[in-house]
Order: sequence, then structure tokens, then C-alpha cells
Amino acid sequence: MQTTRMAIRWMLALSLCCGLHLTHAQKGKEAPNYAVILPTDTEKDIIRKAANVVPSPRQLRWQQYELTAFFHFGINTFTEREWGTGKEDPALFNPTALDARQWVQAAKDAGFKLVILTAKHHDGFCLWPTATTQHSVKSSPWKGGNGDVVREVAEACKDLGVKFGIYLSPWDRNAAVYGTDAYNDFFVDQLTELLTQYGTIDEVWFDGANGEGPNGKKQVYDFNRWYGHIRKLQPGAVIAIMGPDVRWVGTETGYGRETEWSVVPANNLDQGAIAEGSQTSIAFKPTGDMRGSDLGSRSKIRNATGLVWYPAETDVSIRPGWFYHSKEDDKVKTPEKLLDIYYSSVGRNGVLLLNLPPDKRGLLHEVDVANLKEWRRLISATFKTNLLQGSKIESANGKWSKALLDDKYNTYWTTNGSDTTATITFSLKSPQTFDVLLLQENITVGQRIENFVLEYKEGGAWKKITEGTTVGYKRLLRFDPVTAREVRLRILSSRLNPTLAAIGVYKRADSARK
Ligand code: FUL
Repeated sequence: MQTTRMAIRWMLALSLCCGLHLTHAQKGKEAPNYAVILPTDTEKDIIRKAANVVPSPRQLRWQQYELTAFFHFGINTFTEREWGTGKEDPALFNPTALDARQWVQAAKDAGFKLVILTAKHHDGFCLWPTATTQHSVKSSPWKGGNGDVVREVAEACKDLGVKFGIYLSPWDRNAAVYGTDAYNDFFVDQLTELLTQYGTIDEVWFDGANGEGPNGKKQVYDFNRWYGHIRKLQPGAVIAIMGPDVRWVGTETGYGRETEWSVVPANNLDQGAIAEGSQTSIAFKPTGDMRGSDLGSRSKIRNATGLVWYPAETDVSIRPGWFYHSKEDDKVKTPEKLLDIYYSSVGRNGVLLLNLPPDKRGLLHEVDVANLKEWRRLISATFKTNLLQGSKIESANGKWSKALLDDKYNTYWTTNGSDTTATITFSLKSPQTFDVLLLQENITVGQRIENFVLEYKEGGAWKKITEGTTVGYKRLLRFDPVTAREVRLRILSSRLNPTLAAIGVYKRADSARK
């Protein structure tokens, strides 16, 4: 007790000197990841509510992974198709040298913190020996029918310290019960197997695709039941896409929005639904426009009836297809293309979900591994040295400036009083040349910044380098190289006091291939 009190006092003292705040979670209270808008709320009330919506602990954990990988592997790998029919012979599944450790190691070396395996794609073929169907690895020649790909990947992840997630396709072209109520039970049974036999699961990915067409089978998915089941069995797992925690960015190109708000309208958010769940984070999929070019700015939230923290995941494949096809070996995205994707996904307040499809051997192809390696080298070399480090910082109406360069996410700079604009000036020890800006808001307080500009001093005058709208968890902007000794960031507009956990300027590393 005494120790706890001392620890709290110590944290409070620390918070006064360097902006380390006790978050709701640290105070033993979880802040809701949503806000209900009342008919009597003014626009100002709505903006204030939006500025105070924060991620749930599982959403925050997930956001901080930044890089996550997909492994699309299954019967399609052997038929060279993208969508199987569900009628494939399980005998086709026969990787000759499957090594899940090679997949996970390559992902880890490239900086990925979590990998998601397609435990079942639309063809219904299960990569684990499920009791729910014969259509699985159990009926294949691989390891004499005794293999389990889910286990091999889960174990490799555990050994290498990488988080593990599963993709379980709702659309199932093989299950005889698909199109009937019984399919919901069948699906829950599959979830139970996956969520109880393979250790901790950090992400469950539900795809929205369904190609049944007008005369195809109609299935009403009991999503709410599935969400409840996942929350019960793996409370730490985020449920993505057709789920409440993580939103599909809206394209499969790898390019997110320039203006990316993690707080978006959820027009199915009503007090009744919240009370029913009596939870601090929602457990149903928000509805509303999730694919427009701007989802959360003032004009979008003005008429909302509810707001929710629903962050963007940017999924894209390293190859043209999601599954491995030998004819695409010369179409693997180059390190430079992957880098552009990095800046346009992680650098736009998103989490990148990059697909790395193992080949027929059951290995990531050499070209994919080599390109990943060079991509990682370029990122690491670029972000090795923050050129603002050691500079003198001035911000007239700001406090806790040291937090900007301390490499800690939970400390942050903010403004005094209720100021929503600010200028932060950095005087470097000597002129430096840079061409990248990094900004990070402390999203445990909320996402707030709406407009900012970066400037440098030349011949006594301030000149614009670049500008942007949202920041969120991470914003990266590239520009032509600038050499300067004085640099300033002006926050032109913010929903409430802006916060910044980090700022940096960097010089991009040269590509090995010119
Ligand atoms: C889509 C699916 O239809 C693709 O095959 C792939 O799994 C992708 C990630 O999602 O909706």
C-alpha cells in the first residue's frame, strides 16, 4: 500500500517536470474509446468530445506495432489461384520444405511485430487439423496428415517474440452448412479451436469479401456473437475489418489518406447499445462511411450521432496477388516501392499490414526476403539520427519541451492553458541537411492536431518546407533536402491542446540501386 502510494507520488512529481501524465489506465480507470453525441450538443461540444476519445488498451498496443505482416498460404498456393472454389482436393496441399521459422524470422528482421496467418481462406481449407471439417491439412499428404501450419507459425512466433494473429474467412465455399444458421455454430467452433489451442492471439482478421453473386448462398453472419466469443477467449486481441477495433483503410494499394482521423463517426453508436455491453470499448462494428477521402474532419463529425476510435489498417501484398504465383517472381515490390508504401501507411497514421506469401515449398521466396531486407536497411539508416537532437527548443506557450526529443512515447509536449495553436522553434548546434519530418501525437490523450506547417530560417526570413493536416500516432512527410540551423513547427489548428510525443527531422538514406 505504502509502496503504491509512493509510486503514485513519484509519478506525479515526474509528471510535473516532464509531461508524464497518469493515463486513465494508470489511474485504474479505462477511458471509453467512443463518445455519444447528444441532440443538444453544440459543434464545440462535439469537437471537444472527439478530441477526448482515446484508443482502448488493445487498440493502443496494436497501433504501436506499426508494422504487421500477413502470410497468405493455403490450397491456392498449390493451384495458383486467388480465390479457391472449395472443391479442391486436399491432396494438392503438399509443401516440400515448409519452415514457418523462416517466415517469421524474415518478418522479424524486417521490423514486423505481428504476423497474421490465413488459417482458412474463402475455399474453406483449414491449415490446422480441425474437428469441424475433413477439408484440412489432416486430409493432405503433408506430414502424413499429421501437420498443423497454425501450430508451426504460432510456435515460431513464440520462440522469436513476434505476436500472432489469425485470418478466418467468414465466406466459406466448402462448408456444407454455409448458408444456414448452423454455419454460425460451425464458425464459433472453429474460433474456439484457434483461440484456445495456440496460445495468445493478438489479432483476429475478418474479411468482408463474398463472391456468391445473385444466385449464391446467403449467409447471415452472427458477428456480435463471434465478437463476444473472441473477447471472452482472447480479450487482448483486436478484431479487424469486419470487426469493432481496426478499420480497413479502404484500398489494397498500401496508400492511406493524407488526412487520417482515428476518431470517426459511428452512427450505430447509441446509448442503448453501449449500456447493453457496459464496456469501455465497443464490441460491435461501427457503421458509416469508411471509404471516403476524409472520414473524420469537422465537416464529417458535425452531424454524427456517435464517435469512435477506429484506426486504419493499410493492407497490401508484396506481390500483385495475395497468394504466391511463380509467374510473379519478377513482380515483387522493390525496396523503394515498399519504402514509398511505408511513408504512405505508417507515415499517415496507419498500421501497415504487408502480405508475404510463402511459396509451394512452404518458404518465403528469395526475392521477397532480399527486398524486405533492403527495405529495412533503408528505414533503419534513415531514422537512425534525429538531426534535431541536441538543439535548443523554445515554445512560448508550450511546456515539457524536453519530452519532444526524449525517445519516450508516454512523455509529451503540450500547450499552456487552453491554447490550440503553438510555435516550437529549434535552434540546431550547426546547420543540418534533412528531407523527412516525423511527428507523433500522444494518442492516449486523443488525436487533436488539424493543421501544421514546418518552416526554416533563411536570410532572416521563415520559409515553408512542408505542411500537413492530421498527425495521429505517426506522421511522416518527405520533401526536397533543406539545409538550416533554425527550424520551427507551427501548429495552426487543433481540436484541444495539441500534444506531441516526438518530433524529428532526418536525411533519407540512399538506395543501393540507383
Ligand atoms: C480480400 C480477399 O478476398 C483476398 O483474397 C485477401 O485475403 C485480402 C486480404 O482480402 O478481401
